[in-house]
Parts: sequence; structure tokens; C-alpha cells
Amino acid sequence: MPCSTTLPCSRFLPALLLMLTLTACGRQEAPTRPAAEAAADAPRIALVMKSLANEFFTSMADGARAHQAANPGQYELIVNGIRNESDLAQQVALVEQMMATGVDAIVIAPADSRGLLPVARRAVAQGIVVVNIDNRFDRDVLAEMGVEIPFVGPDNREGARKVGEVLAAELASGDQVAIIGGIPGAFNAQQRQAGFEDAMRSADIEVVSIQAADWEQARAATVASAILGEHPGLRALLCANDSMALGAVAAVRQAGRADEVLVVGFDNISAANTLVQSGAMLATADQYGDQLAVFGIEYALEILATGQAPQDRNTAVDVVVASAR
Ligand code: ALL
Repeated sequence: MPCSTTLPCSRFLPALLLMLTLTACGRQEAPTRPAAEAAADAPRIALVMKSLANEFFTSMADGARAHQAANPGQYELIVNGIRNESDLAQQVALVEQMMATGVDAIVIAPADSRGLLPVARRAVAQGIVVVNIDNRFDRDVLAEMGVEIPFVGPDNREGARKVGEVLAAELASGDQVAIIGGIPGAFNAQQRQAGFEDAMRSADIEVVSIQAADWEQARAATVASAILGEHPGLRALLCANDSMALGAVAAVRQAGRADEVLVVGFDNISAANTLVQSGAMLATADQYGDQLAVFGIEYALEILATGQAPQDRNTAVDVVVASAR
């Protein structure tokens, strides 16, 4: 049952949608609460995430499910994600599916800060409460559209700056480093790059290359290998998420330069935390991904209950270094 932009998923029957577990539109699960337990008036909340190939989003989903299980009767949860980081069309289709099933709220981590705005606007126009988590929608475009969608998430620039400062303390003025970025159209990718640059500028460290690897591990390994080849004196790779840091560590090892080139990331996924603890990565940032969707869900429930005007909410981000350091 393929889902394409020419045959919007919103045309599918709602009942059929709930039976789907995996479609070409991405992964969608049946509501968490058994139907027998569902209070007729309990709001239905859809969580629409990005790549489920990224542990960051599977732990986000686990956190949301645990919250729903701890609050039975309060709401019904439908968990969705896409297959890879750049499947914008799949994410748009998922939002359309959720609109077609008549959910009360959509909590969304958009893969792109502009590309998902038109469908989000349609959801708001349909009376659905939309809460933006993790990656902020473009504020200017939102304002132009005259749509208010609150953002719940961390200050990514600040988080990246903190990670960059830990790295700078290990380097000397004039050292050379490179930045491997996420999808350029994602605001949090732009902010993390800016935060890394802030820290390098303050420490007088030279950023010799900035390249996007679209959040993906394999792409980052390729990009990192090329950068290492071009810059024999390179001292560090600053990666905008941990998936890409894993790729960078592989490239550094492959080049036999693990003693010279430091790697930092962002997310604190378990694989990266293991590398931080072993010294193969210097640091990462914990943005408490397992709680991010929960914050968004709680806010959506609050807005549904009170009808209050939505406002942004800032969440924590902290640096993680090896506990033995
Ligand atoms: C960002 C998230 C995580 C994730 C990345 C790739 O929006 O904050 O850093 O690793 O997207 O999906």
C-alpha cells in the first residue's frame, strides 16, 4: 500500500490506518492503550518523530510510552516515525494520516524546519493542537503564515557551545578542527554549527572545514575520511549528532589517527556514551531525548484542557564527559 504525494495518505480510512504497523509512509503503531480501557473522552495524541533508525528517537518513543502507561486514562498515544533522516515526504504523509484519524493533538519533531510547515498549518486550521519539539520550525515563516505553534526543546546553540568549550580546553590556540553538520534545512543543525563555531572562535581555534552529513553515520564516515585526507594536521571533528560522531570515530580509526584527532557529538545515545566513557569520544551533549516527547505531550494536554495560548518552553541540555575524567 504505497503512500505518495500524488495519493495522500489522508484518503485512507481511519479504521484501516489504525491497523497498520508498518507502511511505506513510515512506522505507525496502534494506540498504546488497549481499546477496552480507553475513556471515550480521553484525548488522542499523535507523536510524529524523525528517523527510527536513530536511537535518539527510539528512546524518545520509549519515554512517551512509559509516560502514557504511568497515566492510564489521561490520553491515548499513537507513536509514529520515519525510516531515515531525510524522508520529508514520509513525515508529511504521517501528519496527514494523523489528521485523517481525527487526533486531538500532534507532537512533532520536524525533519526540516520549513518543509513540514504547510501540513502543520493545515493541522492547526483543522483545530488540532500542534506542539513542536526537538527541532524548531522556522519562526519567520510561522509568523508570515500567522500560525502559532509552541516549541518545546533545548537551546541547541548553547548545548553545542558547551561541548565545544570542553573540546577547546584540550586544544591550543591555532589548532585546526572541522565541523560535520546535520541536514542544513534543520534549525537545530544550524544552531549546533553556530554553537561549535562560537566556542572555536572564543578559543582562537581554526575551523578548516564545515560539511553536512545529514545526521547519518555512514555519510559522516565518508565526509570525515575526506576531511582527514585533506587536513593532515587536523585535531578534532565536531559532529552535530552522535550518529555522525560514530561515523567520524570509525573514519579516525581507519586513518590510524585516533591519538591525534578528538571527536565530539550531541545526543548522548548509548553507543556514543560508551565511546565517551572509553575515551574514543571526548564529549557529547545530553538533551534528555527520552523526556522531550513527554514534555511536548504534557504541554499538549495542558493546552487541550485550558485552551491557553501556546508559548515556547525551554528544556535542559548538559555536557557529558567520561565519568573518570
Ligand atoms: C535532531 C535530534 C537529534 C538527532 C538528529 C537526527 O533533531 O535532536 O540530535 O540525532 O535530529 O535525527
